[in-house]
Amino acid sequence: MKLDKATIAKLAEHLENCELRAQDTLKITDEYPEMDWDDAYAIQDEIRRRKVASGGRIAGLKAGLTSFAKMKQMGVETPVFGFVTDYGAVPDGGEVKVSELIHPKVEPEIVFVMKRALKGPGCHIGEVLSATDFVIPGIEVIDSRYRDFKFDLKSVIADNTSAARFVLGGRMRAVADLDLRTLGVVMEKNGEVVALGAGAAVLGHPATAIAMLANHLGARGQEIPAGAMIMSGGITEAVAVAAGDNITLRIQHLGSVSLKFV
Ligand code: 0L1
Ligand code: MG
Repeated sequence: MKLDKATIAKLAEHLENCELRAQDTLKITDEYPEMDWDDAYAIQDEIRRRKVASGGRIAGLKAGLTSFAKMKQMGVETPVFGFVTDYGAVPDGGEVKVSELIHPKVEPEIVFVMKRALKGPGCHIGEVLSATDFVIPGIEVIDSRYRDFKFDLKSVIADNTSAARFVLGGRMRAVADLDLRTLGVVMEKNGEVVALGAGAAVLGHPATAIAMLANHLGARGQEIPAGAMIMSGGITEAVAVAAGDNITLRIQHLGSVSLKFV
């Protein structure tokens, strides 16, 4: 690690304040170009600690930048991992207030809910699928705290991978009878199709993202707990939204989920 504890605490407080006040900031590596990957995850862990200490609950985990479309959109080559909070949860068909966000975008995701814990190293998609309780459609609302979404990977990790809001809905389905790679995904904005894809867009198989998360946590002495909800990453590139927009996601065999921006 290159940053001391006080700097990590200061950067976590700064990024959390930007999130809670819907204020943007320059990417933190501008001021701390020496920071390394461990520093980036330590800042994210400190944001998580602050939220729990102030009475928040961690609602789930997420993998981000797991599709080639997202990697290309953001100019990066590696997935990132973060968490989502209880106050980020929106009911199916519910409203997201844009005044609470900086520049929201939406992503279509296949969401896993686990029945057993998973721990790396060596976790593979077979283990993920046998430990999965069900999958369900989800829309993630991302909202990078960095001005104009201009960031690098370390800054994004520190900023809890742009996590902001999410909605789950549609049908819970066991994975045994589904080929997650070939599930068709259609996202509509105000009734117009704005993004199309299939499950395989996420690392060839969305369960790969969950295995990578288990291996990432395992390397840090942690695990995916039983019962965890995990967003496996945007299947298409993210779509910008504004007040008045209605978003619907339809995933083949899994039904649909929607939200509105007000
Ligand atoms: O969920 C994600 O794909 C994470 C995205 C992080 C970068 C971004 O803000 O697009
Ligand atoms: Mg996402």
